[in-house]
Amino acid sequence: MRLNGAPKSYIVNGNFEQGSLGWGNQNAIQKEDDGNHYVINNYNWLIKQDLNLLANKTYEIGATIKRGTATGPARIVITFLDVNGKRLNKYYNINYTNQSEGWEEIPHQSITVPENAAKARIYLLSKDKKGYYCFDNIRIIEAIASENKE
Ligand SMILES: [Ca+2]
Repeated sequence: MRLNGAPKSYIVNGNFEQGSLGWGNQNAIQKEDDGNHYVINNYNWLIKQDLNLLANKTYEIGATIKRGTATGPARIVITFLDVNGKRLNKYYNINYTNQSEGWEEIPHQSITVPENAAKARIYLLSKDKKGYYCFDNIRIIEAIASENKE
């Protein structure tokens, strides 16, 4: 993770140490032997959080992911809503397949919020119809200016 100072994350409770706060699905929260909490999900859209991101701004997404019973990739989907709550056409679909059995940091992804977006929404799920993935340390930080070019 690239740190310049301590970048503010726009995700509430991205490490799931405050239970379902911000995510709203208590049953999906799991605990490891060392006390670390994380969330699991299969193919559904229930694990989500609304984000107040600024239009036209570029953000960077980080997460650590562990494969559960899924065979395909994990998905992190970001959608955008206009002021009326209507979903915009533009969205980001990040797929990542773990290379090992343990936790892995996904390659950081940049997203740019479309001009007419009033709200963003992030979903954590498995692409597989069967099986689940584990998610932890979800972070959304402002991309540094030099990385705003695409
Ligand atoms: Ca955690």
